[in-house]
Amino acid sequence: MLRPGLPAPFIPRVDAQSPWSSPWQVADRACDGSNGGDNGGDSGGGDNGGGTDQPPVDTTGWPKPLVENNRAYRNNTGHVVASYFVEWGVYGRNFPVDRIPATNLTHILYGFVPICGPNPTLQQENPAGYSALQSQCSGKPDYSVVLHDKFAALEKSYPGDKWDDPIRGNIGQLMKMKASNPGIRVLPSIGGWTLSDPFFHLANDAARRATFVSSVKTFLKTYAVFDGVDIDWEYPGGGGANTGLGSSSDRTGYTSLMRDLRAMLTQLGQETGRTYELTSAVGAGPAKIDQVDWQQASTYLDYVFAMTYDFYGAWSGELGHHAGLNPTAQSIHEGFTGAEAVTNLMAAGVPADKLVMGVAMYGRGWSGVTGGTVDNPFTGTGGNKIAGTWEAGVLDYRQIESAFQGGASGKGANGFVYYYDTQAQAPYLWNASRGELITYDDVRSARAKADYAKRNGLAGVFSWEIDADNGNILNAMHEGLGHSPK
Ligand code: I5I
Repeated sequence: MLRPGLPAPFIPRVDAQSPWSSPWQVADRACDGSNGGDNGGDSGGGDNGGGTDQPPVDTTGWPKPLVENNRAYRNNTGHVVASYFVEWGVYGRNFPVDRIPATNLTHILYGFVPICGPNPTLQQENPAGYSALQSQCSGKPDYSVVLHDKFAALEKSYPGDKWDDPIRGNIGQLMKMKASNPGIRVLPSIGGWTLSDPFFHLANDAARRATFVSSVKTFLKTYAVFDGVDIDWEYPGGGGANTGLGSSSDRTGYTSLMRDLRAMLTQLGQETGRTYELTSAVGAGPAKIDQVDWQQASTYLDYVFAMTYDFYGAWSGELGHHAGLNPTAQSIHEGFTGAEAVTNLMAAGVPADKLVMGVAMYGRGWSGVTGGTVDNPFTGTGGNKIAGTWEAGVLDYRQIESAFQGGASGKGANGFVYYYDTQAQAPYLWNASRGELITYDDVRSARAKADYAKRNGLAGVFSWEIDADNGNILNAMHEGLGHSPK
């Protein structure tokens, strides 16, 4: 039993925070490269967050003011400005829903929602998370969606919550957030790096697909704050955490899954009088793009979130901009930049106005980099993962800015020197004496990506993940889209 101390639901709770150490403090990804490696080749009603039958939501104290450096922008261009919020952000990150700069977002993607059934990747990477999932899944058929961390999602109490509110936690907070920002779209993001195993087993099996799709419908009726669903299958065709999964049949599987989800969302819309969106986060490297029939699949999707980050990282000795926009003469791999990913996805059949480009609110770093020139480490080779904020090799933007960049427009700190590759449109911080290198998106590169999205007729921009930003990156995304401060 994961949480022997879990009180019965009728006991009043005043928890300010989880009294037990949480398995969800581990991010969804082993941080071992989602796009990396060419070897994956074969490898209306809704106001108040409710449906028609939902009681009104008490919005006392909402909307929450923008905090930290977030500035209010007018979205005068109508572009998508989306960001992922992680369920486990309420623990060590201390980033609950009320810190989301909701008035500056069109979409919040809630990561991650798991699927019952075979989840060996989770079992291996996060045993406590696996046993929590097992208990959520008891009595439910395999291939049903469920909430993962019930405490974070439904039970943690916030000011103004009544102890017997059936929905507190993140989802209760999202209901209040949405009731005070009615235009925002909130989508559960199903899957992610460690929770994708079941997709491989369900996508090509009509009965399992039906179980999954109908459970998503039930989920959306139960938690009516949600406006559709985001599918984060990492990845059709393979190349994800579980190296044993992925085949060429995932191509038809992905299309079938999108088709059936869209049909269900249309049906649900007729039942509730609301509109529901279908989106998907997709690997942006050429090998990942090639595994999907974009011509067909796009027809069912509202938006495709291209994960134009994680192109390089300390899981390999190769050095490169992890979230660069343009290729340069030094690029090791063709296709591992934002602009190339957009070109490739559009050539494969994704309409520009459904494409959303990803901005990284985090960096990736190496230690022990050798062989580069004094001001250009990328000509050398990487060593190990740099010490990270939460995970080795991965740093939140907020920490990069304060500890290594020396402020929002700093030129470097703590032995690091700031450089900006104007061709790649990518910043990096290089500590030559220690051989430490950090690649990331900063204000300038985030603005460049949003400007690129606007000039190329894309739907907009999104980011992973909102708690890692101090507001400066999201502000830059708005600036790049041409939005003016309110
Ligand atoms: C990371 C985990 C994820 C990431 C980048 C680093 C998950 C995603 O991106 C993602 N983007 C859209 C859907 N999922 N991890 C670490 S440590």
